Amino acid sequence: MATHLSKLTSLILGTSLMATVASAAIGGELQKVMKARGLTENDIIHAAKTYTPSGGRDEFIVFSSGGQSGQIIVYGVPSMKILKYIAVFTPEPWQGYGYDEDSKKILAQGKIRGKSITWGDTHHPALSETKGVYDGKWLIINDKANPRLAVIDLNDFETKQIVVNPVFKSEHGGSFFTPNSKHILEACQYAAPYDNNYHPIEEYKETYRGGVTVWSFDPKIGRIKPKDSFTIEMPPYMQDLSDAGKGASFGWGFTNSFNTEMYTGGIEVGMPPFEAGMSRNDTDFLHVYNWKKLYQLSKNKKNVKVVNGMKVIPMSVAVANNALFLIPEPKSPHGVDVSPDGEYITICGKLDTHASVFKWSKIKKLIDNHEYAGKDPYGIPILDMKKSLHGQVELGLGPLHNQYGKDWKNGEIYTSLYVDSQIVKWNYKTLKVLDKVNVHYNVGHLCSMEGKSADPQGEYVISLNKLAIDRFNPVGPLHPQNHQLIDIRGKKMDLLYDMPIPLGEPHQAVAIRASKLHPEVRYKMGTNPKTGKMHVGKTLAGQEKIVRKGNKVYIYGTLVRSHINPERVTVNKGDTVIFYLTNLERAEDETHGFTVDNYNVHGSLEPGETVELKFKADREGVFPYYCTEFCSALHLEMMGYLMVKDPNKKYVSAQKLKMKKMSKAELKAEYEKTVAVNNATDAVIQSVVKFLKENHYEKYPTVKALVEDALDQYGKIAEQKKKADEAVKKGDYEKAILFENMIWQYMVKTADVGIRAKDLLVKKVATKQSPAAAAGERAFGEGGCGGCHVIGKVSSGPDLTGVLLRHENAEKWVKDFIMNPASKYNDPYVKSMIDYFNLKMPNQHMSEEEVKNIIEYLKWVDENANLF
Ligand code: CUK
Ligand code: CUA
Repeated sequence: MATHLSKLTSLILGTSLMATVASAAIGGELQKVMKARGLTENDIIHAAKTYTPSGGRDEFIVFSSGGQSGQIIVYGVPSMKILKYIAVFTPEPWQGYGYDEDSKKILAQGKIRGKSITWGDTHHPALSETKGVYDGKWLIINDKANPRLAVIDLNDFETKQIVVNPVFKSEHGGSFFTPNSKHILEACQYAAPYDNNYHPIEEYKETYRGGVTVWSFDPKIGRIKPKDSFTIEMPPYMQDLSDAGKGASFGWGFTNSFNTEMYTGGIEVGMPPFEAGMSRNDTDFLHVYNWKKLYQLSKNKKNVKVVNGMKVIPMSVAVANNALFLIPEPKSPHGVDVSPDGEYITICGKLDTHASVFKWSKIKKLIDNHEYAGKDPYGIPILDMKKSLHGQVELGLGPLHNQYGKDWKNGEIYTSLYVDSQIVKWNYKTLKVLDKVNVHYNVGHLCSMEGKSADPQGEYVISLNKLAIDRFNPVGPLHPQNHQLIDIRGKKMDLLYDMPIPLGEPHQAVAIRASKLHPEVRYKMGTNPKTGKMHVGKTLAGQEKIVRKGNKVYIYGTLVRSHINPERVTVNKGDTVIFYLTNLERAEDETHGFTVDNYNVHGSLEPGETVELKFKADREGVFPYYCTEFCSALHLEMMGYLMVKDPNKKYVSAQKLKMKKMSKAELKAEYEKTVAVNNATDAVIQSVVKFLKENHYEKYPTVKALVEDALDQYGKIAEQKKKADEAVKKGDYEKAILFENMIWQYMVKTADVGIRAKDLLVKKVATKQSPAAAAGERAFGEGGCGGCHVIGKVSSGPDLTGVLLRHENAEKWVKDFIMNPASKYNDPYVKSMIDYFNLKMPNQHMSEEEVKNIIEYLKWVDENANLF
């Protein structure tokens, strides 16, 4: 009745009046929150621009280097919610990375000269491209400290390959995909001899070398092909950041440098330090090279020499083939960024206040006409800087990196200013500065959305700051990094949000539109994710076994809610134990973890995955093993024992003490009790099932998936029931009780998922809450009403469903009662309730506004009474 009445009222009053009332309610609430938290209107706008409600999705996904952590950080924009750390060069226990055999093999690919290296200094992630546009398939990243590249598959966000550069001793200008992802450019950093021998520093110019490695990449399978790759020998100029040409400049690469002085330091022998000697010249060199031509040349043996298994094209060969040039650029440059059409190349010098914009067509003309300004000491032709430049523009102090905006065709570009702690928006065509925004503090890279691809998406720029200083709650002398989100949709840049990054110092980050990513939620049963193939240890339900071969013990096991099969494994001290474990789950997010206590192994088994754990059972004893992910209500029971016996020892039985046994009658009684509990549990399940069916769960895919998962568990009951009944027939009540218990376990699992499905369904089918009702639900919770009243249930206070139908002039009655409960303690109905619950409704000192909203909420409850 109340429901119909309120619907009628809204019809008569018209919805606009209702909306005004509702927004006034919110306004009041909002003002209160703003006041309490000291927020300005601008703060609220920024919050609204970034806030992503529970369950919401982001428009962009960012892959940020994890700096010294050797990992990659994944987060969403605009929410800035961290979604994942991808293990790359460093062991990561949660994902089992470095603790199971298959991931150990990936990490072992990164060994350098036989040595394991368990960290990395990640700098520049890059997304694979098709025709210069991000395709969402592969991600690569470099390690500056140990010259390596890693390939991550965006189908499951896992590292699949690590490749070591065998001639460089460090690298920085990596990794950059060419527009069809057939090649990856990786430039050296600190020049060093290509071979692994000692060469005195006095022979720096003769024996130390820089260079760029052009790795071949197969974008179909996502693997680097080292045998098809080669390195372009370059002078020991400390090559730095690089970029691959595209469009007009496709086939060419650009790499800058910062020690054309070839200074070799020597503080300890009284020389000025590196920093002084390396910035003596007014200009350094931009290296311009035709990697496409050189790639063809590298296929002919006579053009290359092989060092440490890597094909190297000597400078002389590159020069003779018109494939390597130098252009002076302002001293100590850092970022070099090719425009989306490949025509402009923007370079920033850390020690120069200008950005220099080079024009490809001008460079190309000089190359085609063999018009050189001179040659460097190694015979490489130098092109005239002025004749190559489109122009220069003064941006501010310490410009580092550039990113293009959506309107790049008209010159939109953003540059980070390290010393000024600013992001500057300018025009690389007209060379005009347009806007600046302060960041906190000392920005390194910046990241616009798809801003280095051929199709920049605009909208946001992230400032990857090196220092946080005072931006967050203090956590000791080591501060988090600070990534700041900036809205670039308006004329003025608008700083929206600070996000602390507590995992190393990120350098570059790349962003991709989220709709381009389609990661899997499960693997094909028995997959080895590191190879993508079926695992040799794949084990299906019913195939579990333990096989001994000499002193190797192979356990073919499975994990499914909530047991590990097998549950007991006995081996001899000194045996090598190999666990092959398969997660039989198909349900989304049903990951199981696995460890054997004290043996330093851990696997993360995503649905369908098989992992291998291997160790030597070198200590006698009893070692529990268990599932490390809280995967179901019976997660704690998901365990087993590894028992390690010393074959040279005699063990005396401890079974002297005879335990008192239950009588048959007692067992029978317990059996009947167990059956009764199961029947009662089943009745609850049936009521949930009825609810789900009546409300057409099959219409909602996410609910349907949960229901199927629940019914899958329920389906396993019949077999257990048969076993229980057989045991009863044989008079073995002990066993029957255990099987009945197993039935109960399946029921709990069914109920666990089923109730989740029900909650989800309720949200889908319930009528939409008005803003006032939503505010009322909040007030109900915050006011402590839920302590005694549970909607749909009699708790320590009466169920409030239908409360507005129980009293005459109910809204007023309820309002008066909440505002002044004592006034109704003598009302006969209230009196009987006080007697029944042995509690008096207390005065919670709610405001009139709150009470009004609570009544709206109670109306919504009544509208949906059938759902609770
Ligand atoms: S580098 Cu760190 S701020 Cu390694 Cu790209 Cu410029
Ligand atoms: Cu599986 Cu916990």
